[in-house]
Amino acid sequence: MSEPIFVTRPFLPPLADYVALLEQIWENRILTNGGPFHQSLERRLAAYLGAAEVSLTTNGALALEIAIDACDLSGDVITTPYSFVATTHSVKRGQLKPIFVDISPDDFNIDPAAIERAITPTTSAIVAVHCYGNPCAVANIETIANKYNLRVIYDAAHAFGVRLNDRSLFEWGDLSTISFHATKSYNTFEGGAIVSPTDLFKKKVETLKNFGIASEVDIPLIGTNAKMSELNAAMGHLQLDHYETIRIMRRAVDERYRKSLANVEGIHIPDIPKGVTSNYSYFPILVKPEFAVNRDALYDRLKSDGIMSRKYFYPLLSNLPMYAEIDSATPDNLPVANRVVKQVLCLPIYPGLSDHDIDRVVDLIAKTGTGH
Ligand code: T4K
Repeated sequence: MSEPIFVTRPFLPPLADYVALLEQIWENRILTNGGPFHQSLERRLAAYLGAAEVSLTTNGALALEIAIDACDLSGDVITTPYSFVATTHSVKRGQLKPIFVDISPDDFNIDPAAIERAITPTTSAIVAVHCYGNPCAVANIETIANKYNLRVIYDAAHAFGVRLNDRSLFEWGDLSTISFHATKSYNTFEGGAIVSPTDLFKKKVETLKNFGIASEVDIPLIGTNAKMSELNAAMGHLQLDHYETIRIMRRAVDERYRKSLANVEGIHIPDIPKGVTSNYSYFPILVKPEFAVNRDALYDRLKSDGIMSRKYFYPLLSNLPMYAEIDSATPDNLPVANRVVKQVLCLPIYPGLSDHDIDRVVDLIAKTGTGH
């Protein structure tokens, strides 16, 4: 059998470049707690992402928990069932009740009309996800949030560097959170950030990620430890140096898939929405009923040939045992999400995935589609 093809592989800069930064860390012995790489990376990312504030964290999950904490929410939070499990868990771990609303069939993001229908006097916020890096309907969500006085937090785990109508996506919402996990288009091994278009939350976020400590003698909040280490921040600098190249290499993979799968009957490829500068983080397809086999059978077929696609984001969060009893989790309330989650398959995409390997994936899908 040929070499396996994973759904993703992290980009790594030349090792010698990283070793040079490690030598600086060895020299000054500042390993964490807001060291020089951490501080300079926050400044570089703020400029790159067009944000007033960037606070680095240990990962995207803690970034989201802290963002939710920083907003002082209560009661109910409207959110999407179609995401990675960290999204709903962060709401729940913030002592809030997730209220699920359905997604749009076009971009798999939370549907603004459904948000508005779900608002009650106990709603305090919207936690939306830019799923696969595709922007939510940010202008509509802002209008709704202003009308009902709600906070908006974007789980932008997938959306590093994405732009909408030539503006940074991080200009929207009260806070956004990003994941810099090894599987993301921009990685610091593990890592994440809380990003804001204003400096309103900066002090609180900084305190929350440092155990709630504001100064040696002042501990005003119940925080956690979510500080990024210097090892991760140093890697972040190198990744940023290469990010535009990484994005272009990913775009080449996206384009080849789009072209070669365009005429495979029963395979639907969602468009990159107009006005979006994508980071090409994921390549989701929908396996429609017209295809010769269903999604699970196609997944198994690819796997048996060493092609490790993924069913991101199956199972649907509203169907997990700890959430399924919530009224809004009923499948009748979430027909689009329940349908998409049975059809979606994310194909391998990463910088350096060869044309030969892309063609291997495409050929096997096409062959399976003809019933062979
Ligand atoms: N919100 C959303 C919407 C998210 O999608 C995520 C994370 C978060 C919040 C939380 O952010 P973090 O706290 O993670 O920063 C992965 C990731 O662990 C997770 O970060 C990500 N979303 C989620 C969508 O996917 P798995 O379980 O699929 O990862 P794994 O280990 O199976 O990796 C997939 C493939 O990637 C492997 O088969 C091979 C390759 N790989 C992976 C790693 C870790 C490598 O080549 N090298 C590696 O180091 O969860």
